[in-house]
Parts: sequence; C-alpha cells; structure tokens
Amino acid sequence: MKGRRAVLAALDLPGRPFSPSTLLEELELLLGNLGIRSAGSIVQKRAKPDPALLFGKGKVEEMALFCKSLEADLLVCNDTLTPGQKNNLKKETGIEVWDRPFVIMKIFELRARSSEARMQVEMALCRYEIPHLKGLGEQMSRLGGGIGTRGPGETEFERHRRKLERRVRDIDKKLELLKKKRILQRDRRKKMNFPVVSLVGYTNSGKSSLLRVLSGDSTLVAEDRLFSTLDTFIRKVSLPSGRDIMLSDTVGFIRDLPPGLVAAFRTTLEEIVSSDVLVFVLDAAAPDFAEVLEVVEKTVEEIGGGEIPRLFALNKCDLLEEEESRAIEDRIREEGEAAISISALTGTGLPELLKTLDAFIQKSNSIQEEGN
Ligand SMILES: Nc1nc2c(ncn2[C@@H]2O[C@H](COP(=O)(O)OP(=O)(O)OP(=O)(O)O)[C@@H](O)[C@H]2O)c(=O)[nH]1
Ligand SMILES: [Mg+2]
Repeated sequence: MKGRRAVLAALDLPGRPFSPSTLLEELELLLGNLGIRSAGSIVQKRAKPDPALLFGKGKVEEMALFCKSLEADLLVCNDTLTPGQKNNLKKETGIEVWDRPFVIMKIFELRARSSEARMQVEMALCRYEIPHLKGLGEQMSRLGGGIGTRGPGETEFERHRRKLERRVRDIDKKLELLKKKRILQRDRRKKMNFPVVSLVGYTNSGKSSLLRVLSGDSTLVAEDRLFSTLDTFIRKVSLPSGRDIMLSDTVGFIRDLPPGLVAAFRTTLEEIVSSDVLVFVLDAAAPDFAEVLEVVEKTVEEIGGGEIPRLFALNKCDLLEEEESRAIEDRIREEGEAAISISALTGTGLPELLKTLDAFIQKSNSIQEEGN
C-alpha cells in the first residue's frame, strides 16, 4: 500500500454534524496510517447522494480528469459506497475505489496482533466484501446477455463469495468459543470482587498511556498511531484508599465506526458494558474536542453503556494553557459530570483522578448495598 497516491472525495450534505474539511482531514490522517499519501481532494455540495455515482455525473467526470492529472491510483470516498456506486466510480475513473469504512478496516487489519483481533477484522472484511461481490456477479451476468444465461466470470465471483461465506461461519464458531472463555474470565474477576473501571475514548486520546502510567506496566504500547490498541488489556491499580481496582484499556472509537467492525468487535466492546465505572479519556487539546466528545458519548450509548457512572479525564492538558483547561473542565461540569484535567505524559492531575475514582466506587458500592 505504501507509495500510493489517493484523491479524497467527500459530499457536503445538509444537516451533517461535521464539516467536510474536518472529515477530509481525518480521512487523510487515516490514510497516512496506511502509508498512503493524499494527492488532492474534491468536495461536492448536494442535497442528497446520487444513487448510481454518489456524486453528480459532471463531478465524476471532473474527478476522473483530476485523478489522471495528479497521477493518483486510488480514489477514496469519505461516504459509505454501495456496491453499485463503487463499481460505477471505478468504471468512470479507471482507478481503484475505496470508502471510509474500508480504510478503517484496513488499519485494523494492519494493527491486529492477537488471533482474536485478527479473526474479528477478517470477519468484518469478509462481511464487507460479500455484497460487493454479489454486485459484481450480477453486473457480469447482465453483460452475458439474455435472461437465464450465465455471464463470463459470474461463476468465479460466486465461488469466491461462497468461500467468504464459509469463512465467516468458520470464524463465527471460533469467536463464539473465545467469547465463552471471556465470560468465564469476567465472572472470575467479579468473584474476586475488584471493581472494574474501563478507559474509553477516541483513538489516540491517550488511554494506553494512562493505563501504562497508572499500572506502572511499561510493556503496554502507547504510540502516535490510530488504533494501536485492538485488544483489551486489564491491569490491577491501587487507589489512595488502599482499594484495588481492575483498570481496562480497549479499542478506541472514531466517527462512523463501520457497523461491520462494531459487530465483529462486539465481544471486545461488551467488556466495557460490564464495568462499574467508565473513565472517558479525551484529548482536551484536539481542535474538534466537542465533536469527538459527542462521538464517544454516542458510541458508549450504542454499545449499551449509557447508564454506567462516568467521569471525564481531560488528557493532554500539558498542551494547553491553564485557563484553556479550566474552560473545558467548566463546560463538562456544567453538564453535571465530573471532570479532571490530566496529563498521562507529565503526571499532572493523576492523584486527583485516582481520588475521584475512589469516591465514585465508594458511592456505587453504597448504592448497591442500599439496593440489597
Ligand atoms: N502531550 C501529550 N501527549 C500524550 C498524552 N497522553 C498520551 N499522549 C500521546 O498520544 C499518543 C496516543 O497515545 P495512546 O496512549 O497510544 O492512545 P490510545 O488512546 O491508547 O490510542 P489507540 O490505542 O490508538 O486507540 C501517543 O503519542 C502518546 O504519547 C499527554 O498527556 N500529553
Ligand atoms: Mg491504545
């Protein structure tokens, strides 16, 4: 993939929460994580997507010329493409066409280390590819002529599709076994009576850095890359009261996390839902802080963790002036939430974070006791 040059394309639709420039910047960052360079970008304002091409016909012609003049060998659309749109765009531009979910899945594929993460990513990629192959098969059979005749290549697409479907069933079985193992582990942890606290947040917000510094385990990997953590890591951490907790770090979120990936990583994400407290780790220095916060809240809600007590760790405060940090803290507190500015890098705010966590767990314990 290295050395490829991509043209990035996005639709500017009415009522979208994010501006096309924010989306394209993030898409460029995502591609950079695959070693693909952006050669240029195109945005089209439209009332709604075109069913056949996503963009308007004239715009696609312009796009084809643009790609040619920039010697790009890849067109990446920020919007999700239907199999038909993908094929049509490929035909019109003469180069390979990807969409954003596919880019995210390719990063996951690159990062996956454990056999579970690898299987989950493969499952998501198979599930993504199957309908696209169906589309190709149907197109090929139309090319073949009259009703009932088989077109050239149709059988080959069919064979490949059936192979992928078999693979999905196979992985599904293996993941089911792993899931059982995980549930047993979770039950064992519950029996030990350690409260479980999960770090959740956008990719690259500093979750692994925080777990690393709080647990003192320097083998945990934290780096300036998107989705560097795809598995769940759990470490014991002692709170100021002397109470021990299990602190867990897991896969990060992003805008429009492809549904296929969410489904494939369901077991990993479900670990979050069984936590006693969630710590939202946010990059307070990110220019799109408010939008990112919304994405994290929405994702937690979607996986069923909306009711779990939460506290906000406003990370990377070393990159901000004190009054900037204070303003963000105030904004979150106005919503009635607990917020603490921290830096996993310099250690600022960490004692206070642990103290607050202690109080949270104390409170949730006494609520549970009242309930019993
Ligand atoms: N300046 C600054 N950088 C930080 C801080 N915390 C983390 N970082 C940097 O942010 C980058 C991402 O950190 P990670 O801990 O890997 O982030 P993550 O949330 O685990 O990311 P994923 O696993 O990709 O979801 C790394 O380059 C860290 O060094 C901080 O408090 N201040
Ligand atoms: Mg990480």
